[in-house]
Amino acid sequence: MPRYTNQQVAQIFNQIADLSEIKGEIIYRVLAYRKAADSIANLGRDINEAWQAGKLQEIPGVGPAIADKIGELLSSGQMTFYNKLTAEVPPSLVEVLGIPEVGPKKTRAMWQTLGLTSLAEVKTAAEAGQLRALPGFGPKTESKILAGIEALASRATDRVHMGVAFPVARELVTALARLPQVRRVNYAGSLRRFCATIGDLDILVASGDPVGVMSAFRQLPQVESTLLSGETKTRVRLLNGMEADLRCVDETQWGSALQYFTGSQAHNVKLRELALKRGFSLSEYSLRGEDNSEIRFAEEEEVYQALGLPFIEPELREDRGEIEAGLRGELPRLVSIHDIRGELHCHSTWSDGQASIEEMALSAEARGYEYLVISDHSQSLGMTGGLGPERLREQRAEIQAVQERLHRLRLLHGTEVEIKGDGSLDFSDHVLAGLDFVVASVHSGLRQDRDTITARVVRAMRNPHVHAIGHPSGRLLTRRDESAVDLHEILRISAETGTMLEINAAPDRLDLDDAHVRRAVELGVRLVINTDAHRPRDFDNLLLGVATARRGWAGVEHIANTLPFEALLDRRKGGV
Ligand code: DGT
Ligand code: CA
Ligand code: CA
Ligand code: ZN
Repeated sequence: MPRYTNQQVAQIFNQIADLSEIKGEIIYRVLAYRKAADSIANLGRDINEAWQAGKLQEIPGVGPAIADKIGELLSSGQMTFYNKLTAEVPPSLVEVLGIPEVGPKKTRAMWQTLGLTSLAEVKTAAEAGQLRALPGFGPKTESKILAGIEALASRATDRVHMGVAFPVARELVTALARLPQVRRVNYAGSLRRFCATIGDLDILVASGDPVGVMSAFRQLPQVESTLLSGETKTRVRLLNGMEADLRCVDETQWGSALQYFTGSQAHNVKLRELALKRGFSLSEYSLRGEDNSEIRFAEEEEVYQALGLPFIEPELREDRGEIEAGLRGELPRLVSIHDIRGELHCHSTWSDGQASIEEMALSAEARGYEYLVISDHSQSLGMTGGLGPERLREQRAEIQAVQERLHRLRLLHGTEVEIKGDGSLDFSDHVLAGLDFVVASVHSGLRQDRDTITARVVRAMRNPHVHAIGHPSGRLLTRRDESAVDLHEILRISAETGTMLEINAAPDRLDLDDAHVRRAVELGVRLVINTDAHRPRDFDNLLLGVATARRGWAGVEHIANTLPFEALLDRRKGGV
């Protein structure tokens, strides 16, 4: 029988939500399926395990009815409800619903009146001018649908990672901040929440001259073309292929607007429900009382305060329990970038880094770090110029020489040792024992099956000389999926052995991801945040690693490199 992954189960519920919506199911049900899908996709533990432990209903958004459906699927490989639904509503309608400008009503009309059930059929019918006959459609709708289908085709892989989104967002915000008529400016949306991948950029400004701001924005050198131009809202395509939304509000409404456009949508829906319960209606402009009185908020904190909530950090706003925790006064105190004292994983020209040990060390010192571990690759990763035992010894001499020239930074000698195909390590225990810190990582054989690759990493974790596992899932965002490694097992062994797990802050990795950080925090696993820098400016990525930790609800106590180096070592492997 097939074993379903969390992602597969989530996908099924997303499909159920779409198909139910097309069928005309009440929206409350549809949202319930979506919410369940989202929670399952972001669940930090294996859903099969949760089911076997009888704990499905502990998943946010999973009640008895949905739990039954999941149970049936996991135990029998079938879901009667899903089979009935897809017999009634053709599943290919999901792609029709995905066309911008096409909602459930239009999808239903095309299907029931014209018998169109797929993107290709809708395209042919639109080109033949057959859609305009439908009630609520017209020639304009038809051409919008055609444009939408085209946009879908060109947008198949349109999410980008932070390394692409963040620099351009910063440039746009800086340029807008320079305009004399702009009072406030900030990015919002998934970027402000520090999601691992970004669909489009959302930027908000406060100004009394929206028209002037919009016009200046369209003329920025990063802008390729204007997609939508309104008085207070502009949407553009940027030269790097991304799209960006700019909105302008009055300064008195800044707080409400920033809160709304930061999202996530699920967080906002929950917040609006809370407002309704208290007799208010919350919008992107203000909070309205039942007597129609209007309160405007200039600051975001005030929005939360008015609803009886403490400020909720943007990284937490995913409707993963943050509003409930806020109401109970139990929001975590999140780790911040200032808490990080040093890094345990970086490279130099001794392997595939692009700067000398001294350049790396001086940069780390200038950033106020207390310690830095130089951890170049080991020999079996030949293409990186990985080190053998001999060169490792020579490297130690250079590290000691550079240390002499430093003031405060403690420079330490480590390795990023390769975990070989069978789980053995590239250095003998004797060599590893002579190093200050050992990160072990998998870079090759990432396509091994689940059991093989998991056993391989577990074997490395059981080696008492291994302090941490680097980028545990092996994912490369928007390029390569994670390996089949069973991260739930890795988390379990980590809790058992005291081996630390890395949150690799490289923008195309962010690995562990937020969901597994959350699970690690629950299990009491020790985490470290490393940039894996290959040149000094890579140290800037620390911000992204810290944000990923925060998205996983991690506090200072969960992150080992918030400790002085000695304390971090004392507690390694449970004090071994
Ligand atoms: P993305 O762009 O896919 O990475 O994700 P976001 O979160 O940036 O989403 P986006 O750009 O569509 O919208 C930005 C924020 O605006 C979103 O997080 C919440 C708010 N928002 C947009 N559309 C809606 C909506 O239809 N309902 C609600 N409640 N909020 C919305
Ligand atoms: Ca966005
Ligand atoms: Ca947007
Ligand atoms: Zn590395």
